Amino acid sequence: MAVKTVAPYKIKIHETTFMKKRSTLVLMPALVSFLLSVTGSNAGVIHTIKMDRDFFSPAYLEAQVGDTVRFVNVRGTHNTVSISGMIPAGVSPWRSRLKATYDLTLTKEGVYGYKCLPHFGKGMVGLIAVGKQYNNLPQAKSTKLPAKAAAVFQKLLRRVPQN
Ligand SMILES: [Cu+2]
Repeated sequence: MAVKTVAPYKIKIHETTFMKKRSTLVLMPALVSFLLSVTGSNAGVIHTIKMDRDFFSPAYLEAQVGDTVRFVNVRGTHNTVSISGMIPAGVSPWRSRLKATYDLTLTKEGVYGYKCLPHFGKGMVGLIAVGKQYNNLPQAKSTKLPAKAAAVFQKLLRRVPQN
């Protein structure tokens, strides 16, 4: 009789210890990613922008410094080219090869205006708003562009959060 009462009690203790260890293991990755987000040392997110028939999708994107924008040609022949006067100070102009996938790493806060070279006249342009401070927004708004591109940018620029 005595053995029977002791045995289930022992098993109970073992289970509790095991459960505690398990929950610590489960929580570890969440704790690590939380600490990384607080210290800001995470590698950043990859956003995909599709280059489709005469348009970028999404044409307007919000992202953070350290993120990467991956341009992928899904239909037709396109590229991504920075527009002079529409990227933050200190950001190198870029120009991708036609039909090629292109990764753009976002290094500064501000707005990034870009175009597809073959379809610029058709208004194939896009805008990325990075961070929270858009110091180059007034300059981007006053950049002279072909009529269709200007019309598209008027809509895209309106989506940038006001500070
Ligand atoms: Cu294009």
